[in-house]
Amino acid sequence: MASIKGLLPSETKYDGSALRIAIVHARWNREVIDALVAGALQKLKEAGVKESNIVVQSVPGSFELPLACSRMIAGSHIQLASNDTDLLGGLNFGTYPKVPSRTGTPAPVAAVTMPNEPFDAVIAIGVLIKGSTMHFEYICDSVSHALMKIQVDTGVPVIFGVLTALTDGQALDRAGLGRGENKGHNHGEDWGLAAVEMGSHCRRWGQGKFA
Ligand code: DLZ
Repeated sequence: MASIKGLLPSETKYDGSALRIAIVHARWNREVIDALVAGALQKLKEAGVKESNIVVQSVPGSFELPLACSRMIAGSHIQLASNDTDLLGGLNFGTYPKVPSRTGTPAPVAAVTMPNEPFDAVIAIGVLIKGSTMHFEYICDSVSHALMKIQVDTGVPVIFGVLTALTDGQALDRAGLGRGENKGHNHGEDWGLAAVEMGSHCRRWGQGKFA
């Protein structure tokens, strides 16, 4: 019998050309990670997201993903604020641009062009493969809850790109790297599309538009 599982593709083609998207990925189980990141990037670009509007960062393991997402979302708002011009020439958060020395004559802060949009979505990518201890269960549980909390608390979609595989084979299959005849499906592609869809929805919903 054919399986009923799976994602029904959206009937709407979302335009990512105005969106700014971050990808943060762990480095554990690198072969699978690389394929997932490539799949996500491919779909972001196909949806029109500009390369200059995609930021990719890495962290050691999946356990580090929630903090990274949280700080990157906050950081993108600081970038926005530091570009706002006011009578003082914009807020200066101290590290960028360089703060003039306290001993020298205060100089006007130079205008610096930084990307000035907060992230519309963040894709958190990790690959957890069960070992012989309870480590896997603790990390899966805490990371999934933390990522959910970040998106609900910040209002910025966090795409759950964390594979929680019981075997190497399960992880490979879900990155399109299956060793058998069927290579499987690269879930990174779905995550790229989900980021564009959720980023687009949230922009619209944030403006009170629901049509
Ligand atoms: C320690 C560890 C183990 C055993 N397994 C994985 C894994 O399968 N996938 C993954 O992303 N990270 C793993 N880690 C590393 C932890 O996520 C984390 O980086 C360390 O415990 C340091 O906080």
